[in-house]
Amino acid sequence: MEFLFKIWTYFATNILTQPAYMIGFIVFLGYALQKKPVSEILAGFLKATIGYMILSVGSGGLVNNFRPILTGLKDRFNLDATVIDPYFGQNAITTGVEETFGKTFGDVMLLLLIAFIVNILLVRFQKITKMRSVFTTGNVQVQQAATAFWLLLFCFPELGRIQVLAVMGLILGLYWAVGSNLTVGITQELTDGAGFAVAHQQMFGIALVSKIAQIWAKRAEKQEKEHKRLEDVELPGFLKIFNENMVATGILMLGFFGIIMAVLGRDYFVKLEIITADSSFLFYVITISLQFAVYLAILQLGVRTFVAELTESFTGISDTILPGAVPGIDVAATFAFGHPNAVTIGFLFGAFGQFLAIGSLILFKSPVVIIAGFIPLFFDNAAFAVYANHRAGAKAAMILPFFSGLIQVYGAALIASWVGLSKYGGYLGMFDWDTLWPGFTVLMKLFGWFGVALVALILIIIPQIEYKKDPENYFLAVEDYDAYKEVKGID
Ligand code: ASC
Repeated sequence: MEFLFKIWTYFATNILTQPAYMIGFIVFLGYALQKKPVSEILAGFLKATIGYMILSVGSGGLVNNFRPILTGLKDRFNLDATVIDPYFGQNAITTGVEETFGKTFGDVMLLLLIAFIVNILLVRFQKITKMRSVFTTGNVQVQQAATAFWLLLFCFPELGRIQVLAVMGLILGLYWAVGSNLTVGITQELTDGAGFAVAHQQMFGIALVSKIAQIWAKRAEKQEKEHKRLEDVELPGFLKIFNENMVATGILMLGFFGIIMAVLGRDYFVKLEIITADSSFLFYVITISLQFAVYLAILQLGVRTFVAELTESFTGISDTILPGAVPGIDVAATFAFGHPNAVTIGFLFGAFGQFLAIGSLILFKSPVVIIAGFIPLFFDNAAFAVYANHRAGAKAAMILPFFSGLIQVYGAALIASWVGLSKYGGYLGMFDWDTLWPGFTVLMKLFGWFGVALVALILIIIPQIEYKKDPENYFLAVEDYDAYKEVKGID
């Protein structure tokens, strides 16, 4: 037993929680199950791993470049604020959990094992559960496990180790399976059958945005109004330059970060030794802002490199050990399938929403002030814009992320202060954790064990409802997307 757990810990530390290797491993396994020649298996593994590493350079570059600028606002204005960012959230939990609950969170790997097995079993028995997607994004699984641990202890402070593992293993496993399953159909639609789902921190958010966008588009059709997608928007005269994605991103980010960096002031960057006293602040601002477009381009290259391998190899798994399954992967993978400007627009409108909400917290002297973290601001809202634009066009890609920005700040402020995490300066802050999980917490706090059962039941019912809407084609959408399109008359 001890030995088996050691093997698992090795696997979880080096592969499961390192998505580049996890995706590589899945491709390896998929091709091996297809009995491909060793050379192809190896090439597939390398291409997928390297592709994912390229994506990580893009997303890591964005986060590292822009996170300090946003959090800088906290220092600049001496705010005692909670940063909404998954890594700040995790730090807050590590620091606070002992002081608050007299416990440490040492069982992460074991918990991941249980939740992962729950997820796989739910997919294995998909004829009954109707769940089709396996969550593979390990870096966010760890953050979610930590946050769920805190929320659960907040509701049941007396809980013992085994009970924590059992309850959380079940609920997290369900959340991963149900949440990523919710994105299967809409992601197939967005990517024209690329064969993956989203496994991240805004899966319910994406489902909600897509639903609203669908209603929006239908209504526009009924009223015979146009709902222009970003792809169809032709800007006149000088504005034409915005049609070019890199130019648009460069100009917009220069405006956005230029203002924030000007507010922070040159001295702030000199003090942090980011620039030297005699270097040009203007060119520093220009360089940093333009790098947004650079990292976006890198991110998209990474996605293109690994997604094709993943799609092709995964049939080896979905034809054998996990019939009818799709892999759930990082939300950033969807960015390469939307209009490139959607990503930028989602980020900016999300930022308007967040800044407006933060302003209102300060104005009304809220006991908790939130600082926008780059990860929720970008990865949630960019994804919402991509899905919204796909279904309902440019306006939806602006308005829905704007509301998401408001919800992220107010939701995070409420839950982080209620459960006592704001004291430690950070909260996960991604969309599902500002909306769905606070809802779960209310249920568990109010109704105790009955509340836990209720949460599980709600999660279990969701895929059943989805299935009921279209029983004939529900599984076809992942098994054979071309046939699905034909049945549905999609071109
Ligand atoms: C997160 C998180 C990250 C990013 C990354 C996006 O939630 O913790 O590091 O999003 O997964 O590609």
